[in-house]
Amino acid sequence: MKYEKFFLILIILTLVSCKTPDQALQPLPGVTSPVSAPGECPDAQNLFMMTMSPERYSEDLLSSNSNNWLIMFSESHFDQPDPVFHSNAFQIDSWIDAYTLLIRIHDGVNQEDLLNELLQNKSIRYIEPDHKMVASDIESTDSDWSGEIVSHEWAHERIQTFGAWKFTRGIPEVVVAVIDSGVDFSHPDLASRKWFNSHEILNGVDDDQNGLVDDINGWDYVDNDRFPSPGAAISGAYHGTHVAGVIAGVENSSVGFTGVSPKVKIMALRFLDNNKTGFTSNGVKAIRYAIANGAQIINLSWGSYSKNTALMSALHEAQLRGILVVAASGNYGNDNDTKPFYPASYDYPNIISVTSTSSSDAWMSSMNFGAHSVDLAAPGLNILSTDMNNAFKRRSGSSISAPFVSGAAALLRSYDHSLKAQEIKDLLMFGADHIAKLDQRVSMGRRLNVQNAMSELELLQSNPATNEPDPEPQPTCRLTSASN
Ligand SMILES: [Ca+2]
Ligand SMILES: [Ca+2]
Ligand SMILES: [Ca+2]
Repeated sequence: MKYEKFFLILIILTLVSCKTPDQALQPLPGVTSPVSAPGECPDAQNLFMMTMSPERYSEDLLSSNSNNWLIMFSESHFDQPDPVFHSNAFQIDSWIDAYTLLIRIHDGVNQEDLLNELLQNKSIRYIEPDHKMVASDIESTDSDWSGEIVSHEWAHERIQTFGAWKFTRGIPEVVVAVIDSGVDFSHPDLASRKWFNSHEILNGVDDDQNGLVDDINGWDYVDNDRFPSPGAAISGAYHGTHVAGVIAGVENSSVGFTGVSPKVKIMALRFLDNNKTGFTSNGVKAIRYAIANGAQIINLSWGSYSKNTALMSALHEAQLRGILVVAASGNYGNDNDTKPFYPASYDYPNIISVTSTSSSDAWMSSMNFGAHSVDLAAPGLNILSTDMNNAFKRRSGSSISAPFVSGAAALLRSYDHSLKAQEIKDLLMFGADHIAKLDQRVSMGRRLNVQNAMSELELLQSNPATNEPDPEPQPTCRLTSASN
């Protein structure tokens, strides 16, 4: 145990990452992705491109039969003529970040010919389809899980939420971005948790100049409007509302329900439609928005088996900015070590991949697993949370487990506002309970225990001798607008 603590302290002290800037970020016109000025901290995108393979298009570009392609350029579009090119083969949709253009190819166009034509353009770095992502929850009637009779509070008992609350229930300065199917803030248990954009006013003007008019409460990238609320109460619209409730639903004595961190704020960004599917392009826009607008934690309860460069690039920027990303490991019963599920399986130190356990800490065969690639298990069976139309409902799957970890991370960040993503991840991992049944399913057989994680943090804080800052100077990202 002593060794573990020493190791944890060592990791935290030796962490070298770009610091989050103190000043408010200057958003770019048309996109929400600030980039760094030359000579200061390296541009996240340039760093990312150095890690890319020499291939200039994805293997599945032509086989995917997608008419929507993402084209990544080696230079920011602020440094090149706009629009960059014209063609009768496609129409330009939008820039999804400073480097990546979404085009819509006209029906009947020979895509192989178009690809060869585009590859002549040396400023094009990479081309991939605009992949579809799917929410990672399942019906609670899953046969693996039928017959479980549990109290309302079993999940909190397992992860010891109430013990963690002796330290904090969260603070409103901590913001968790729920990039999902929208959040129904008309629900009384969520109404007080809505994030407000302090740089925007409801006046028909884009005050913060991020290309979005009156985005006072986030954005809806499906409808392209300022209301990131769920669509009509059909099929999959509820998903984000359930996720938000697990993170920050306020205490409701009538049903015995509460979220893990009921005092933090939820930044709702909608990119999944009412069928719980959404395009990478909109997911990337939402992630860039969350980064630019101060979310410290991003919850991604969705994914796909398609590796995706644009998404990786956005998550790479989140890593450089010290933002924690909590991602559902998927519900297909597959081994993520051999069959990676994205974004959970992207190998960035700020991403936590989360799978589900039942009230008896059992792993279920319909859940993805990974002795190396899945970091943590958390409750994910028949979890009661907020539903649309002021209701509550039980839902299951890694979609529902990820927000338990996001909520736990939000508590840690509330208690110590200086914590970086990797530090929060380390605390959650070291504070987790070892469950023998999870060995070979989850890295070191770990299941979330938020009280233990909080105790680890308090121990670190109460021992200033081991908590002195690294004497070496740390690089500091001074992020500014590329338009300056
Ligand atoms: Ca705006
Ligand atoms: Ca405005
Ligand atoms: Ca809307």
